[in-house]
Amino acid sequence: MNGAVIALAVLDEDGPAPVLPALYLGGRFTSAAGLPVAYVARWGRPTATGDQDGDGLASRSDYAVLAGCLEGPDTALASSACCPFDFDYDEDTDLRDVAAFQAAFTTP
Ligand SMILES: [Ca+2]
Ligand SMILES: [Ca+2]
Repeated sequence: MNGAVIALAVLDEDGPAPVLPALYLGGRFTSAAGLPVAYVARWGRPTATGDQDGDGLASRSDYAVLAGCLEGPDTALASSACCPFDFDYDEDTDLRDVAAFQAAFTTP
């Protein structure tokens, strides 16, 4: 983070499930965790890596889960199992996330 944090808020956007609550930070910063941001950052959700099964790779077994998560733009995540595929953190699993998964894809 390259500037001061001046506001904090916990927000559970979808109520009790499936997406976990997150801490939102607002302030005078334009990067967080090495990524460009516009004065707002979120902390507390798993980092999207495409590795849903936890084997350290975004691979075919993860793709099988991703296929079930694909809902399209601006549609809520189907379940918390879909969080590893929301690469752009906009609470959906759409073709932008699929493109990011493709970039992360590894063949064991
Ligand atoms: Ca995996
Ligand atoms: Ca997304």
